[in-house]
Amino acid sequence: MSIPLPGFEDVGPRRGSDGPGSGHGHRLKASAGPEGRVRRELAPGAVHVPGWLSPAEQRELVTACRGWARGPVPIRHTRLPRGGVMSVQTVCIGWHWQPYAYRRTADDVNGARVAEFPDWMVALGRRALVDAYQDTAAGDAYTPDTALINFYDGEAKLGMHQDKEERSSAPVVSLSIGDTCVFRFGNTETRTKPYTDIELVSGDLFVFGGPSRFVYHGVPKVYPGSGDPATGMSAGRLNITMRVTGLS
Ligand SMILES: O=C(O)CCC(=O)C(=O)O
Repeated sequence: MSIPLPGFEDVGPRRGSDGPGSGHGHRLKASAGPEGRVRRELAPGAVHVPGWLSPAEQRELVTACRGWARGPVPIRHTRLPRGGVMSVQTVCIGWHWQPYAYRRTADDVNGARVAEFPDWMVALGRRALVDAYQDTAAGDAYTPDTALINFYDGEAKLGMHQDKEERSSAPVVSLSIGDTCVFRFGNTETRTKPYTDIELVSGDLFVFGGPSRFVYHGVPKVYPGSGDPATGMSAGRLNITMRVTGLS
């Protein structure tokens, strides 16, 4: 089955620059440019690590996600209980997230069991924690067992929400590939201000744990055409969030 996702079709690696295109200078920026983009703690437990994934890792992740987007549970726009449909398209591995619970089977899609969460992804999540928190022990106890893989076309947005269906307060590890977006990182009390807008660029890592684990966050904007097709994404943005469900 082909994937009905412009930009997420199998274009394969291309020759080109190793770095993603950088963004738009009208917001609170995480960086001044590729050379000035540095690890930054936005709030206790919330760390942005620009350019964390190598170009090769981004391509490998795009290939893996493309496979998961095909099945066993195809990527889809999630339907919300009140009838809304999310503009973001999502596929899950390990556990299937359906508003507002995790299940092994995708009962709101095709009833199939979701793909296994691979060991290499656990290792990637552990390495992300070590690098974000600059603590070699940080990854030891971290065993993510689910990932939500979101695809944003140029129009897609994600409203302010908390990741709170997990029965664990282990950190969320977020990886971005493709087009740059505005990522809105708020507070634990309300969907509204105060919040900080940063740009997440292809290859960036963002970790939120500890006191920031249940912060409201969202994606109000994607910049179409800002990504580098060398990642394997000819258009759009891919985001992977690894989590620990606390379920067995
Ligand atoms: O796309 C992003 O950067 C955030 C994704 C997210 O918040 C989620 O999947 O819950």
